[in-house]
Amino acid sequence: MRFIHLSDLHIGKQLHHYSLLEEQRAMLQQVVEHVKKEKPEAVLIAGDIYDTPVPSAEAISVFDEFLTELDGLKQQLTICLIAGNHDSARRLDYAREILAKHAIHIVGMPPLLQEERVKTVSLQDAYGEVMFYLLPFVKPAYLKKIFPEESLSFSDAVRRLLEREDIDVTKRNVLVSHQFFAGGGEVPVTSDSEVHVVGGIDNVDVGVLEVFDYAALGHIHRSQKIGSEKNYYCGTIFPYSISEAEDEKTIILVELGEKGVEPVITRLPLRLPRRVRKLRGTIEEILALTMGEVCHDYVSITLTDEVEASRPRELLEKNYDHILEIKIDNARTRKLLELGDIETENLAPYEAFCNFFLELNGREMTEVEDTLLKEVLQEGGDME
Ligand SMILES: [Mn+2]
Repeated sequence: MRFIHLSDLHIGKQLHHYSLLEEQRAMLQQVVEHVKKEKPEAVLIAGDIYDTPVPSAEAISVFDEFLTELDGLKQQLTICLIAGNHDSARRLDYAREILAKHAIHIVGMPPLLQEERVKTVSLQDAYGEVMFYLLPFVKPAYLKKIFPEESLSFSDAVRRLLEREDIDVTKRNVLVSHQFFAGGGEVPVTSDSEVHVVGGIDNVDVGVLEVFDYAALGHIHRSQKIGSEKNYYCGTIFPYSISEAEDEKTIILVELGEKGVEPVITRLPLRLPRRVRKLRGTIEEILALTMGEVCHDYVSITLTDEVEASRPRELLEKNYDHILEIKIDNARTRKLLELGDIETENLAPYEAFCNFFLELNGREMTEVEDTLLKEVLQEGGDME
């Protein structure tokens, strides 16, 4: 059985106010090309189809085009997709029964009631049946009606749900899931673009995946395996933060052989129509990098000039037309950072403002300004 695993499309996501719809359309077109070439039996999409619960009309169109293209390929293909934490489970479920007749299986909501079970899709190959368990993003609060007596952790919620499934371990079983799996001393490598609850309360113990022959995971935006050779996060289809600038984006082709044999994993590369890059240097060095051309990549620029140009953005925009941010790293900004880290926290509001004013204006306050500040602080009860 061959299937392709992708996740975290985040259609409609913006990168520092730039719409990424064109890039996303191009990336999904490449997924279609891979499907055409590799001829998998299934495509699994492990959540975060859209970036927001109420995606724009344009975002919905991009996904609609993608599904239509896959459906139009002249090959037997089953598509399974689940909701991630960014999706609206109920909206995603729209027309699911109709689409299921076209072998497009959408699961927005996890089981909510006693009698409901995790949705499964069964496919056959020469070695027999493969069961796909489609478990969308789960929070303990969703399961109040199934486990009314208990206050569950994220980890317990997922484990208890799967325990009710009576999974037949003589068959090959594949889980599609969208959670923060960690455990056995391992925590996935995150980036700046996924939402993770600080403190790790949303962690799900990776042990619950043991029963599966492959786990197609979503939620973490960097491609990686977790726990063992059969549990994979495939990561996003495009770098969704500057922290992913050097990441290679791929989707995963899984070849599942006989029961008990480790799956063969192949990463299929995606070419970025526009790269996300970090550049660092003096303004002259950075301008010279493009060798007189206009660079269309998304760039985060760190300027290191000690003597700062007066309008750096205007200068840089001549050679770079997709600037994400401009940062300055020199003696002045490092000093500001040090001040911010150490001193400001312990200062009284009056002193803190005096420092701030001095840094901003390069001079002390006049007597009139000083009096005004004291008055304002007194009114607010911030003056001793
Ligand atoms: Mn995501």
